[in-house]
Amino acid sequence: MRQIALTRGDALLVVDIQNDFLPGGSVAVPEGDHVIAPADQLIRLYHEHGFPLFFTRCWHPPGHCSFQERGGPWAPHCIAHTHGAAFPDALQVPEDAAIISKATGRDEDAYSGFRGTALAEQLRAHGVQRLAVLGLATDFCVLNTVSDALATGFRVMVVQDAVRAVDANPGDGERALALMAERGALLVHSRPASLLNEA
Ligand code: VGL
Repeated sequence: MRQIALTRGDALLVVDIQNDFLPGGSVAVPEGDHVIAPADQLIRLYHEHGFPLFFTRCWHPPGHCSFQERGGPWAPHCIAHTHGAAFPDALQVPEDAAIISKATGRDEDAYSGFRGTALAEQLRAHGVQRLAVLGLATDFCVLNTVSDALATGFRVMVVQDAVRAVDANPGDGERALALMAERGALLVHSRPASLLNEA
């Protein structure tokens, strides 16, 4: 698998690493906590070298349409301003990182960080051309965010060791990775990542 070599126009997109998607959370993704260490390493690298960082988060009101009580598929999760919606303490979120809240309306769902947000405009404003994407969950929010990023014209690297899947049906995560690759994403590994020297 390829490694990351950072170059002009790069940004890091951290998808939904929130307490409710980690072990002990209401929609715990198996091994969800395993993404934190590689995420942290890349957050440091991108930040140290002045590349922009974007963090998406599910930010639902109580009674959100995706919750089982409303006929949706999920247990209540990531309710705005609760511990479950917060980023885990172990994840460092730099002060200047952009935080994109999604699915904030009661009747509005969004797996993709691009749906109902200004993410595309914010990326363009920063001159971003290529995203490294990591986080949770491979078969839901990562898949949908990456697919929209590609459709919007960004180049995308998926950091394969820094994503984990819900895997409600065995193999969903693997199929999502294959689909993202088919749609044009490059599958990469978090290590060793480096800075490309520009001429
Ligand atoms: C997600 C389930 C429900 C995700 C969000 O972040 O992939 N999964 N809401």
